[in-house]
Amino acid sequence: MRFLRSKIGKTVHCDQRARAPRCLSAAAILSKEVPSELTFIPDYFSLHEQCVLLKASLTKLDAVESRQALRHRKSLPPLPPCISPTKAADIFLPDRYYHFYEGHLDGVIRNYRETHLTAWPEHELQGLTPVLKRLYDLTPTRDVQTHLLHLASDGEIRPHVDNVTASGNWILGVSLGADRILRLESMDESDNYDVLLPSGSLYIQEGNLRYNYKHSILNAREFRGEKLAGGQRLSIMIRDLFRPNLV
Ligand SMILES: O=C(O)CCC(=O)C(=O)O
Repeated sequence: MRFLRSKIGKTVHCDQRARAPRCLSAAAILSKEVPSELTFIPDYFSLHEQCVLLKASLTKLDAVESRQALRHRKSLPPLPPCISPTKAADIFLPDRYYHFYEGHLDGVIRNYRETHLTAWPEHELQGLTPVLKRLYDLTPTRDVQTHLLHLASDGEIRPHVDNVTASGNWILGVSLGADRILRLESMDESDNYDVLLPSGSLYIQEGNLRYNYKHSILNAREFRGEKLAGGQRLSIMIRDLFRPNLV
């Protein structure tokens, strides 16, 4: 695993930009060292960038909401400007203002909204283009599809392997909002890894980890004895396009 391009256990990550600056050691975010097919950067996006990405994502998700849900929100004040130190979690409205779906058809996701993106609102949101460049610069290959997934405070994603004919051999996820745990678990359940995903973090799972490990996003209240605040989380999921010769 690549972790801040440094050695596990030696790296200390301090988020000085948070309202309450905090330091997380590698050991504090990982349950144990995970395989080389996982890239994890715990603080890839600054608070300002997180705010810009989150606003753009919420705009796209709102565009596919029912009129009733949008009317319900109309009387509310506009979203706060992205001026540091706005935390990503402060950008969300309370859960009751969103229309979260209870369950996915295949039963994997609970209490969520989602949309598949065709384009980002680059003309509507100042500052979005350079942030998107930093994001898409990290994709291992260039032909990609983007999916936005907004979990309610009690939302979760149960263990699954992404449909192997719907995308290629890597999956990139950006986490915005509440800290959640990513669990990677081998098919026979003999091996598993937990990774705490702070807001602004980015992970890429590839190869064996993409095809032979189930992944899930837990709604746990603690990680390694530390309490988690809970709350909504939005992920930007980017995948490469399916190529038959990869499976
Ligand atoms: O939100 C995430 O980080 C994972 C999303 C996921 O499991 C999926 O889209 O299949």
